[in-house]
Amino acid sequence: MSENHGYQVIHRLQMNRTGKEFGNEFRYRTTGGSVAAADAPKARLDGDYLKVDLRQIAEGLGALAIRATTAAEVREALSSTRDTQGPVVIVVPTVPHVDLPGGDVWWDVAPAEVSGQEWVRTLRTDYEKARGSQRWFG
Ligand SMILES: Cc1ncc(C[n+]2csc(CCOP(=O)(O)OP(=O)(O)O)c2C)c(N)n1
Repeated sequence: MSENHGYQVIHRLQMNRTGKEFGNEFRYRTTGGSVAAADAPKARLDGDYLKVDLRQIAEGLGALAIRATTAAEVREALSSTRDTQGPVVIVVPTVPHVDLPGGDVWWDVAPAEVSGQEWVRTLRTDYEKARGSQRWFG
């Protein structure tokens, strides 16, 4: 399991499609005290990454859980758990926001069809244009 502080596949898609991010990274709040109505507009989750101990959570769920931070530790964790009966979780921290090369895949994620915001309407126009050249194989 990668320790990458969020739903990073969705985060990457969101950034590629809209250039804006929302709700996909696990971060501390830096401004605004609460999500109560008066503070809500200022309450941004844009601080440091939350400190979540995934190894301990996995262990709590009954797995044999190991955190491996180097290639040698990953190899060791794989070989030492090969014969384990039951679930094994190997938690590996990753460098944030390092993407693999694109695969030239177009993912059909539709922006809102109706919006009062100009930038969303632009996204929709681009999406419809892209969808127009979609080809089916099979
Ligand atoms: C049951 C289900 N709900 C929602 C999704 C949509 N989905 C695809 S990837 C993803 C986030 C995965 O996050 P994580 O497991 O932390 O992996 P990461 O992207 O960080 O590598 C979600 C919610 C899904 N694939 N299956």
